[in-house]
Amino acid sequence: MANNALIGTLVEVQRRTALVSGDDGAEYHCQYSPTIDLKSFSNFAVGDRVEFISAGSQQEAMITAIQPRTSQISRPGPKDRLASELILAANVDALLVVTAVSRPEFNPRLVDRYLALAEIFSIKALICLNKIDLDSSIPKELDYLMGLGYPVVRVSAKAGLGMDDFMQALAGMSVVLSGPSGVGKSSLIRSLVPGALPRVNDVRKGDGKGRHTTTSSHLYRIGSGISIIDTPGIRELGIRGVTRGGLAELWRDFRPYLNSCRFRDCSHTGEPGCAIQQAVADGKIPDFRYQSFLRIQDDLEEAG
Ligand SMILES: Nc1nc2c(ncn2[C@@H]2O[C@H](COP(=O)(O)OP(=O)(O)OP(=O)(O)O)[C@@H](O)[C@H]2O)c(=O)[nH]1
Ligand SMILES: [Mg+2]
Ligand SMILES: [Zn+2]
Repeated sequence: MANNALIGTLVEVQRRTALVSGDDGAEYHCQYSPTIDLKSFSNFAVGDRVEFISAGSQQEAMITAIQPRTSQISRPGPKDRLASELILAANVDALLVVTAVSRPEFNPRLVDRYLALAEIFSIKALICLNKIDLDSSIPKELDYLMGLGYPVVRVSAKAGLGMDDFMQALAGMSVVLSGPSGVGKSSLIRSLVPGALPRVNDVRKGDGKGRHTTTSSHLYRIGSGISIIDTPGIRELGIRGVTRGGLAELWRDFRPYLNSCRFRDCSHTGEPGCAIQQAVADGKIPDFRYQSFLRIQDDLEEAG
């Protein structure tokens, strides 16, 4: 590392430039040094820790190196590109699975999908139940997931409820926002980052109401050592790169039963002597967990 190099975190990435939040507290507009070898990094991503040099101006700095990543969230790269994968976010501690009590209707199957993704990327998962101003009860499925060790924080981005608990649960962590459209991910950012205006697309719907869907990635540093990454790519992320046998391993509550099926290659979809189906029948595994597993297994088969 050059002795005049600074260190910082990439908060926004464009093709030719990037915005870096320096550890000195300042923001730098950077270009990329052409000497950086991207072979082992594939591409720059929000959350990357970088070394950069600045000749006195925050407007004209240059990134000279990427530091090794501790974790990453990625998807297969586009076919016309050389890299085999596209890194969506780097150095992520947890997936923040945002869901709402209603509007849109609480959907445990989608929550399970994101929990499985977190298991694939070997990062923690935290569940954020938003819109508790509309209904203060906790869906029974979330009670069950809490019992499996997935923390749940209840908030209302709109009414500003639960924000202290939220900050406490996320302290010191870098998290990636995930969850279906409309649950309030951008609203959460706006309530935590005064003046933040997440980049959005103005999708006009038939009813004339604007729908603002996040379109580019950004990392927000919000105090208490918390970074929140908003990246649109997360929504299209499929469950990939797992075998049928490997899929069941992603369901924490299935793991204790997996060695007890009669057939070693049991798909848990109808074989006799299936320990998973027995556990569902006995009420040890709730039906919604089994249904979300079946749904994703179907998707895997369709994708080949
Ligand atoms: N009642 C209530 N409404 C909320 C709350 N948080 C967000 N909303 C509303 O929910 C709608 C969707 O919020 P967004 O923040 O745009 O949702 P999003 O998750 O970012 O959606 P995408 O960007 O499409 O993925 C908006 O109309 C918000 O005003 C909340 O705590 N309570
Ligand atoms: Mg949004
Ligand atoms: Zn089985």
